[in-house]
Amino acid sequence: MTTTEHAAPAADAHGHDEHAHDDHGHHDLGFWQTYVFSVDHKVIGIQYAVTGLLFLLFGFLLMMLMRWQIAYPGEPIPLIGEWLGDERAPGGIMLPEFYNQLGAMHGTIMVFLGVVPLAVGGFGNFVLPLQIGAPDMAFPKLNMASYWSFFVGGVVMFASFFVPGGAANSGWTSYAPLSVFATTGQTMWLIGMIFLITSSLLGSVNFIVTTIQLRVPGLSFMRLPFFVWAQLVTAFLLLLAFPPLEAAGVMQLMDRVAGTSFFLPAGLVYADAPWEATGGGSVLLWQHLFWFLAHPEVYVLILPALGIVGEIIANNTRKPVWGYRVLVYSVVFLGFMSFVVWAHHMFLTGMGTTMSSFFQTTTMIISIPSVVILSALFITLYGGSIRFTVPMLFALAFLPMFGIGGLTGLPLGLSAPDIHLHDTYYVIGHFHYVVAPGTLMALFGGIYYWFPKATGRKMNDFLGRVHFWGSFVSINVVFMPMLYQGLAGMNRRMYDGGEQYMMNADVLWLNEVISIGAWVLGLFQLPFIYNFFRSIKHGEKVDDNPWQATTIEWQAPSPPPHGNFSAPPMAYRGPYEYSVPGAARDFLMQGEPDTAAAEQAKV
Ligand code: HEM
Ligand SMILES: [Cu+2]
Repeated sequence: MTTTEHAAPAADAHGHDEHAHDDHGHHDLGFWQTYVFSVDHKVIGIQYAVTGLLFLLFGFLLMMLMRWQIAYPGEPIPLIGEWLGDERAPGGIMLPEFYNQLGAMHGTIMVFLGVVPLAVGGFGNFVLPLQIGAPDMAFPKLNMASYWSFFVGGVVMFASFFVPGGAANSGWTSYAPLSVFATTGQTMWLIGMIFLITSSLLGSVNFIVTTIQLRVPGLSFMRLPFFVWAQLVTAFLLLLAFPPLEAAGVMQLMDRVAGTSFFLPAGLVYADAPWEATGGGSVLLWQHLFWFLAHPEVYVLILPALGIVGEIIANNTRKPVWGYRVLVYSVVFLGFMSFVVWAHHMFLTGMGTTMSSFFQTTTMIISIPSVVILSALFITLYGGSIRFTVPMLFALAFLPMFGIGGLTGLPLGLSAPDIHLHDTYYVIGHFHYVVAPGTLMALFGGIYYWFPKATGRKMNDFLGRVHFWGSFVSINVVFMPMLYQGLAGMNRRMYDGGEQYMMNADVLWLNEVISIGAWVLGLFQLPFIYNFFRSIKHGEKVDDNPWQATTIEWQAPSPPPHGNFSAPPMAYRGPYEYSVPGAARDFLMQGEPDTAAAEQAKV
């Protein structure tokens, strides 16, 4: 459906239900087509978000188990240790093999089954079409296929825990040759990844076409909310970075099951015997193909979060975001640059100084737009009349913590200090600051912010504050000491928490601190889970625009009906017209027709 087509039936919008005029065919769909195999972007968005949240919880539980082993190596896991079975934890004591599975699957699940589905599949699907005034995504059936492909990928990954030898255990990076020799779980991992990648590719095409084609009249590119820009660039990253990994995944699968040797060098010896199929493959090729995806993937985790934070900050400072154009150009430049930095993950592979110099230079360059974006968001706060709502608390916490994540990355991007820091807990601390205290905080903020749009009700404010403060304090107790442990030289991926190495002696006591921090962090998610489910039915009822926001999604009813808007909207101005001189209220909605009295704010 094109914009003009959906602009046409304005007159009969109210008689919508009685008429069989529409082409959605959405009346009297049974339960299955309404809630399960739905093609409505809002239902799919919510499916993505809820599934993503469940996987985040699952990945979090795996991590809590690991943290037991790291803090108290060799001691039986309390409560659930007995249930894990002899092949994982005989007598409740975790086996190293199981620790490796937990590590690899925690990383994989958090990235591919948790954050991306929530940030892109959830927020992207639910919010983006509404923000551009569209009745749905451009290709609703493709959208459904994307969700179900993701779902199958998730089921395969989950099932892999129960095959002989357990789940994948070669890290979330699946480095060859380790991954080629690994147990059956690794095959499941590769098959699961192929489904997940397919899902993202289907989704990204849809987001790109939707954003370009389905904007309402008047919504030029420079009037798009920052969130839409962030999602658009994210979609391009997914579209361009994933295909090489999909190909590489199939190749690694062939190495495992069909006797090829794409990633196995000649003369490889495994368990004291020559490996039968070794013919001139390259282990580094896998690393290149993996990181060609996985570095842009980092921005797939970050950009939607930045988009969310931009919306929340504009709304709660009652100011236009500072430097809208600069933000847009920076995001586009960031997206472009994210394709030429990948080998900063490979300084220690001996790829040579020319390559290292190139990649450390590009890495320093890409930090510039990141700093620009963060600074613009900080500057937006200046002089604003800030409302400390729950979404705003999360957005405010995001800024410095994402900043710590970014700044601690600089030494890793320079090849000399990376020799010392590579594969230490410093790296774990660094990237978690980006994706956990950073991105996760933004995603929580987004849930509190758009929950009223999805349900017509607000989440409880007090529980939201408990959730925020508890999480904010404990998440720093978790990740700050990791940076310190890493600087002392403590390695990552150690199933005994590193206690067998003398150099860790001084920082080993922090393992227990971190683990307790992680469990407390888990505890503080309980008010969120309770609040989320309770508020769906019992939250305070609110009107269509409870935050007095400007962007078009707040013009739709809450929850929006199928087709979204009772009358097709138009865009008359930029996205953040807050505190406009001469206006009756302190905000002008993007879709409100012009009033002579108000002078437009500069964006
Ligand atoms: C919020 C609480 C979280 C905690 C406490 C946590 C903790 C940990 C721990 C202890 C490790 C293993 C370190 C090791 O043994 O080397 C780890 C690894 C990892 N985590 Fe997290 N994590 C959290 C959230 C996340 C999120 C949100 C993401 C991604 C979006 C993520 C992605 C990863 C990745 C990719 C790895 C590396 C796995 C590997 O070594 O192959 N984590 N995390
Ligand atoms: Cu990178």
